Amino acid sequence: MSQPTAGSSEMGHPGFRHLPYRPYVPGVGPEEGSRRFLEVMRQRRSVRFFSDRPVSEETIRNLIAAAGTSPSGANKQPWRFVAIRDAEVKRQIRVAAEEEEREFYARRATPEWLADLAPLGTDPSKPFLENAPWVIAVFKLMRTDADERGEQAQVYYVNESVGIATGILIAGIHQAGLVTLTHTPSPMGFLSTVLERAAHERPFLLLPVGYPAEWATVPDISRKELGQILEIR
Ligand code: IYR
Repeated sequence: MSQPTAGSSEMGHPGFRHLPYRPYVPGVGPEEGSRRFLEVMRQRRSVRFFSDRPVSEETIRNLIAAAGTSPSGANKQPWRFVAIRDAEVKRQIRVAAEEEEREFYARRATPEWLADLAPLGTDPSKPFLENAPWVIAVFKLMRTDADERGEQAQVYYVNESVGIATGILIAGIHQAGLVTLTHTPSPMGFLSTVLERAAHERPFLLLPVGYPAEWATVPDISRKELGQILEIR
């Protein structure tokens, strides 16, 4: 490819600095690199049963920092991660989540929804919110954090941005040899109260993180065939 001409749109908006991109070179070609990644990701499962074996704060910091590399609308990085190890806070979250979940399973869920969940074996009981050594609460920012003058600005594509960051986080948890599951108690307003969040922070989902219990099982489910999810044109 030829170099873009100075001042062209390919160089970015004039006055905004661009730097040379330093490519990531995995040392194997893209076929091998993608095959290895697929092999790793195929082994990821949502696990609901955790060991009490501790996970270091350093691990959590690395994982959240990795999630923070996510692309986001206009690079606004509209996310906040609250990593909870305090047993009492985890207990409060469990109690509140189970209250909502009892309502969900008894009344809010449609019969079709309950039938769809049956193979997963989920129910209103959420012991993993207390058993996992860490619970990461992911929040989306509906406005930016205040700047020095106390002003907040607009954010863009918040669900996409936080969803992508969460995907990277889940992949990182797996890469670290740990397990998680996405728990989305609905409604999640209690998380704002329990975790004392500011008004512009809205709960997105919960990720308990830890080692799997030795006796952990997972539902016998399968992924779609590639032909069902990919169309090449
Ligand atoms: N939030 C409930 C229900 C639930 C919903 C879906 I969609 C799942 O894939 C799993 C569970 C719960 O966490 O139990």
